[in-house]
Amino acid sequence: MSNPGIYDSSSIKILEGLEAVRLRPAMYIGSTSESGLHHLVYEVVDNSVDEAMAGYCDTIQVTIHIDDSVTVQDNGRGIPVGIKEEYGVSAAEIVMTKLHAGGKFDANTYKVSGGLHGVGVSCVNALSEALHLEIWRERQTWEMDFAKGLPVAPLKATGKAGSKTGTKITFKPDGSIMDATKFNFDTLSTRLREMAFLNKGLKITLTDERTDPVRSHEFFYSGGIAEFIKHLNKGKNTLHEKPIAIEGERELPNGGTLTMEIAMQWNDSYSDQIFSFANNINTRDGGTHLTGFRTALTRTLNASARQANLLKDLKDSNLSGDDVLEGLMAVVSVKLPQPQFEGQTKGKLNSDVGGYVTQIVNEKLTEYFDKNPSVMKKIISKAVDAARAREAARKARELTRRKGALDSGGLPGKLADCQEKDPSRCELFLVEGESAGGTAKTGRDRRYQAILPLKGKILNVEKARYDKMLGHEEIRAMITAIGTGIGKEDFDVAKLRYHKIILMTDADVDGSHIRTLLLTFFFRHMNELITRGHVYVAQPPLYRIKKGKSEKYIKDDKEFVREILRRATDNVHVQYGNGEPQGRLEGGELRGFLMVLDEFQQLYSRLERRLADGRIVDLLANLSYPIDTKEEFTNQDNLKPFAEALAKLNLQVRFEFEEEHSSWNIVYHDDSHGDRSIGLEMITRPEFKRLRALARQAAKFNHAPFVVVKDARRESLEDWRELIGYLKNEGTRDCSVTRYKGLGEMNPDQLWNTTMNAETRTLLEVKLEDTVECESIFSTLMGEDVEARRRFIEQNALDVRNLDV
Ligand code: 0RA
Repeated sequence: MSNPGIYDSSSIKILEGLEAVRLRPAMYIGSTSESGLHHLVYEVVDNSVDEAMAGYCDTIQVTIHIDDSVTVQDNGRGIPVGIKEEYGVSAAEIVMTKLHAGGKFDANTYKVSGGLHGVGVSCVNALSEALHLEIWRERQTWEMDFAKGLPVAPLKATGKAGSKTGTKITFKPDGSIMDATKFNFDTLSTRLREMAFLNKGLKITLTDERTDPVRSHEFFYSGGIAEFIKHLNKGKNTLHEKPIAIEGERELPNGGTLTMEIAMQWNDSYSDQIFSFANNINTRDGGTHLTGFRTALTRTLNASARQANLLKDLKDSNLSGDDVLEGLMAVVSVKLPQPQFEGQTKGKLNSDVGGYVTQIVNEKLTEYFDKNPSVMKKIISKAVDAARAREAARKARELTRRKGALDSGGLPGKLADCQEKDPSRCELFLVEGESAGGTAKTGRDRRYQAILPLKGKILNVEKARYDKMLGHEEIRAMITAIGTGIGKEDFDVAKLRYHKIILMTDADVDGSHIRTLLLTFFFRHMNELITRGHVYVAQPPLYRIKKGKSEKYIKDDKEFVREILRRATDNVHVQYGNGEPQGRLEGGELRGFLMVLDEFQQLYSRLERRLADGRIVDLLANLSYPIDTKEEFTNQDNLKPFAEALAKLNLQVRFEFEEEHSSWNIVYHDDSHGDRSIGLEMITRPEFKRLRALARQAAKFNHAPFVVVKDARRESLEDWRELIGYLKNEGTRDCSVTRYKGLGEMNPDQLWNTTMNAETRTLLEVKLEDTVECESIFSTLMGEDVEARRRFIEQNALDVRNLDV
């Protein structure tokens, strides 16, 4: 460290700021649960998007690593590296450690992103156990490390960057503060896709290295939000081919410019989705821009319709706000300096821009209708239909209401209700099929659990009109059992009869289809039950292991391995080594060792593919070569022993200098694979670190040969790989392993024990965190595109999580 004295003075202030974030994280990122965790990524990405908006960046790469650390890399200008006079430390350090210093130093009032909470990257830093920063700027590479927000050492130039510019931030959220630490690919994917739509020409990639093979998405939309609309309308029948796009600008009285972009397209469904954004922030609760848009829409459609004499069927009445929305898919995006948000989640725009939005939309939409009268006619005729249907639905509802069909007074005959009357303690299971329903009725805890069996496929509400839906028996039974009523005027959450509504369907294609149909129903017609967290998906087990009369149900792959290894090691001991060292392993210690080997084997095969040669993985995992720190790669001499070991494997080896990090790469060559290299990039990867950590854990016992001893039987095995292979095989000997399919295969006791008992079951809560993803999942499944639907169901049939929208 050049001058530790400088650090003392500034680090006190830093500590105070960052301590506050660590003490009350929720104040800064909303929560420490899953949404707060993902917020950390958005916060970093927002800074990169800022660079893009300012015109300096066109690519952002986001990577989730196997240890749930995340890298965000952009090709912007790079965070400034110069020493700030007033602090005596680099600008980059200020940005990373001072609260709200994430803002640009230039007077850029037009910074449009900044996240929901706009807290800056320093918060991410404060909430990370480790953060690595890399900057390419002024022809140099710069690096700096932080731990829990505090600098480990000052920013340092570490290599040559040439003309490359940009910023790369890798952080690992601090598990001692964050309750959630596992990132969700789909959640990130949705937000990043949205970002790409809202910033045309910006390329954003998302890579998940936790899966094998890695999963990767690229988002790039030259068409911006009009393309977004096409995406949302995929699989639906649209009334007109091209989304209507409106753009406009207004000078604001207090200075600055309001820019507005709107895209809309009607389809033949009966519901609407309008996504609104202010400065790239999803305003879930709408606000002035949305109200302004809706006002303009109703006004313009009525005016154009009157003028074209299209309202004669409605006598004197006008199209209502709801009528013109039917089947509409729209995105409203505004950008303005210093937007004001309100509401608990700050999801509502409060700035006074509604009037401008109305003006611009009125003007441009009228203009569009003048030029495209046929499109106008289709849209208006749809709205007129809606107005008529609204009237019919009102009558139908009135009729059913009069008959008492939707009141809980007459509960459906198929419902096996619970004894308890306090809704907060009651659960309703919606069960696929009469037979599983019967099993559930016998198996349940009848005090708190009610069962409603559903026959076959329920109606696809996406395609049906309201009156038809209310005529459907299964749906009516559901509505009455739930008790809340349905529809804008009637729905009353206070009348909810069960605080947990649990969908219990088979883990097969039909099951997932039925689950989706049910979710569509809740999504469209009882949305509030989802947002209030009343809807759940039951998780029946994935495997059954059966041996003789005994059966065991297993929920996931990891537990499956644990279970078969437990079986394989009952009354077994393993002798390892045949000289020094040498010993005997059994019980928990043996199982621990085997679990380590199992994970080791998985990482091993990944790296083997990467390095094209298992022998090299062996060398890398071998702890006697110290090659896991940066230092080893900056000095060629330190790498010599490893290079020699490679040469002994008959590989041609040479060293190559990497300017960017002033480090050495070991390049090896064999004739069948060509050149491959091992360098800093590889050894700083979490996979590699984990491999070495596992090797370290296994080292004590990993001495071949192994002898597995069970009673009088002795089995000799040459190495760890044979050992784990042999024991996994033993663990399933004389057993039948079923990958579990239907609920119907279980008896009442089993269903109770595995899926219904509140003490032992796992439920997935259905969340509406991302309506965009939801929208596309629903359209894929419900829409007209049969092929897309088939693919989707096949891909997701066994993956409940994907349907947990
Ligand atoms: C402060 C000032 C400037 C850029 C940035 C910060 C910046 C921050 C992040 C965070 C992730 N990527 C980023 N890229 C840039 C302005 C730089 C200039 O004026 O040259």
